Amino acid sequence: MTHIYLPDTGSNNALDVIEILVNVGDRVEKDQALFTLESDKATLDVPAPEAGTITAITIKVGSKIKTGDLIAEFSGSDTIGTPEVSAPVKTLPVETPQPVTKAAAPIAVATATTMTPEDTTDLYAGPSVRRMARLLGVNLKLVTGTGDKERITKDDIRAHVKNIVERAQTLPTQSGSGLPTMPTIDFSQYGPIETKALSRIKKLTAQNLSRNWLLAPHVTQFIDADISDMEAFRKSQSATYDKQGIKLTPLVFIMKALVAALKAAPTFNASLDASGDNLVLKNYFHIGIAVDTPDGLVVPVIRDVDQKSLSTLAKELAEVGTKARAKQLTAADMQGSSFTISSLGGIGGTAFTPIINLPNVAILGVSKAAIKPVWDGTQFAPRLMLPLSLSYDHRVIDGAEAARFIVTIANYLQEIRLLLL
Ligand code: CAO
Repeated sequence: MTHIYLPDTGSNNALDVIEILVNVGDRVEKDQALFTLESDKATLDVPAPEAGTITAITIKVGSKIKTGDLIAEFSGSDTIGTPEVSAPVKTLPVETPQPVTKAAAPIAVATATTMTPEDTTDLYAGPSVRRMARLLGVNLKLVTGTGDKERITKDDIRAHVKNIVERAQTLPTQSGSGLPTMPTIDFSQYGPIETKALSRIKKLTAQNLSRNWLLAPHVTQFIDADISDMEAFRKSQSATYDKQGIKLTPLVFIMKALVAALKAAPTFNASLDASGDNLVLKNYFHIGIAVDTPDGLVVPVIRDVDQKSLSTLAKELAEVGTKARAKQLTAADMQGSSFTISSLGGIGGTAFTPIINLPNVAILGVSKAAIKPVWDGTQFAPRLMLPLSLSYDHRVIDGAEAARFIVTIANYLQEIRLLLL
């Protein structure tokens, strides 16, 4: 058992202990930093004189210590330093860093020492923290210090790196997006907060939406479709369907109008291949339907919409809605869509700009139908108007094509007989 005394630091002033880097029982290597001390002008590490085991620590964070003070006990071979400093080790003034020639001398890192690529000398950070930053390639200027006087601690560096890694994992796998990251913010400094973990579905959705938003240049085209006649027809049929336990909502008509428009404009029922050089046109009409659940958004797929009757579609919609909310959808239930609809019409709102469900090339947003005054050539007539939003991938679809496509959908909804034929 030997004692470790603080070697001559080159200063008569007491130094603050700002970090204890080891615990009792730790096996340490020669020159491993044990403590970080701070004077007015510099920070310095006290290194282990040789390999051994720490058996006691006699100082704590906040202690003020001077040359010769007992700082720890060590199961090495010799007593390190000396209480009287009668045979001082080579001293190292903290203001003037020099090469360390004896193991017991503290490694000084004066404020003028540059440890990272950028000049970070005006930042409060101990040598071990600077070393950690350098090893991880962290620019200390980007790290928020949470210690006393905004000192940067190892935990701050860990939090900074964790934040960058987490954000990188929510971005597209193609690297080099060059997007700046959000700094770590302690919101509790502004008022009371609580933290709630995101559900698995929400985290997956966040990844997909971020990727889709970044990869596809989005444009959104709007139209109000006159569904007065369609609604009159739907209501006339409702009683019959109700008896069969089928709820005929506007969505099944919209699905049928969409498929008719897709048949007239096949580039909307397509995907870009991975090379980005070819468009894969699909001869099937599988429509993804966005469903909101307490755990987040899911998009089950209704297959072969072109081949199914209104009542079959209504039944299947109800089934996937129920399955989605009961968390019973399988991966297969959510794969293979050739186009997607996001309907918020049952809830409200006048319009929105949906994010494309890649690899689809467009998505139809449906808002709540409302009676509006429409000029019929001689007067304003009250008509039930359905707001539609079409977001499309401008790499694949031109504006004129998109305008024609949304007008075609609106025409089919307006002329319900065309759909039913
Ligand atoms: N305008 C006006 N009313 C509409 C409408 C519209 N565009 N769309 C639906 N409605 C009405 C329906 O007619 C129904 O009215 P009643 O209750 O009076 O019969 C009511 O709104 C609710 O419809 P719904 O949402 O139950 O049925 P749907 O066929 O429109 O939707 C499905 C099917 C699976 C999406 C649904 O079960 C569901 O989950 N809805 C919740 C909304 C949702 O999640 N949307 C996606 C959000 S994320 O983009």
